[in-house]
Amino acid sequence: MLMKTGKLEFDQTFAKHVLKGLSGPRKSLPSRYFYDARGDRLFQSIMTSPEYYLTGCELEIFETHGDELARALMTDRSCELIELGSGDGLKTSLLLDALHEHHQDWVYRPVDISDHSLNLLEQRLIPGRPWLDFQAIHSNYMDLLREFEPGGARRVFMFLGSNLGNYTSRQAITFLRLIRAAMTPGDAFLVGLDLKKDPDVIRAAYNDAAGYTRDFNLNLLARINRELGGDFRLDSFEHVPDYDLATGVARSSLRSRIEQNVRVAALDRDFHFRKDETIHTEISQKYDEALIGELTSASGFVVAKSFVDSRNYFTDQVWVCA
Ligand code: AVI
Repeated sequence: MLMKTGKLEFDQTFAKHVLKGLSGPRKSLPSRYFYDARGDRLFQSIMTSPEYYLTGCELEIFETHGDELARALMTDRSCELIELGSGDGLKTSLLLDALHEHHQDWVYRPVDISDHSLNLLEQRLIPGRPWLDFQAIHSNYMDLLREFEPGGARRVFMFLGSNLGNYTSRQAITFLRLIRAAMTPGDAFLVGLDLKKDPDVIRAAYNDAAGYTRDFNLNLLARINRELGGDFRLDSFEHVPDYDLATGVARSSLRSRIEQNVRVAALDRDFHFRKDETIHTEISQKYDEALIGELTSASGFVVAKSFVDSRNYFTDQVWVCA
């Protein structure tokens, strides 16, 4: 909902989250706010940076194992492929083409909150695929999952790119249970997960030399300035990436280089930052077999099939109802 303070019109939910995140003793901001138009562009640059291996590894899995993947998902019933978050369509097109070669023309239903992303995806996927039944769903996928009744056509849900890793384990289990509740035996869930590996490889992925990840992280503050009338001085905050080997959690924070006050006009509030105080902005969980086992058993799934890239960096797995 939009609110107005003086000349400033702003999103009330964003404002509420910023107030909550910056008011407590341990400051944090939700990572979902990375993705405005500028954040989307920066994320595209991250994905093509040499250090950010995730996108290339998952693409390699779809390129080399697309046919096996399609076979693992094939069925003698009509089927809906429901992609949570619309992605750029490249990996999905490989899967849809592999299914088409096996005479399996499924209804493809990408779900995204952004109309713009869904339109782009449609423009990419439809040309050259007259057989494709493309039915975009413009929605927040958490809300959509709550509305799904089990039953109807067979469903294959898809959640790629290690997006699950941006949830805490508690949030991930809540999300997985929602998917499980929308499934009946015979349905499947295709999920992409980034694996634990050499910590230096992971650290570099979240601290690329060109500085895209730094700018992506700082864009949260820039967005507060733009949309909520904040006066964050971006050069007084530093991007701090960190990876904890024991838990497999890559964390991003912003560190205040100096003691300072920051005003946010829409909230009519000043926030105090001690020198070196941090704002936690994102986690990216890295997985191993034990962690995947914990997630699947807590949410009612079993792993039916799993694929990895040639370096064993990333996995795409087919999970079915336990
Ligand atoms: C979208 N998500 C899986 C990315 C990740 O790797 O956690 C977001 C990202 N943050 C910094 N770089 C990329």
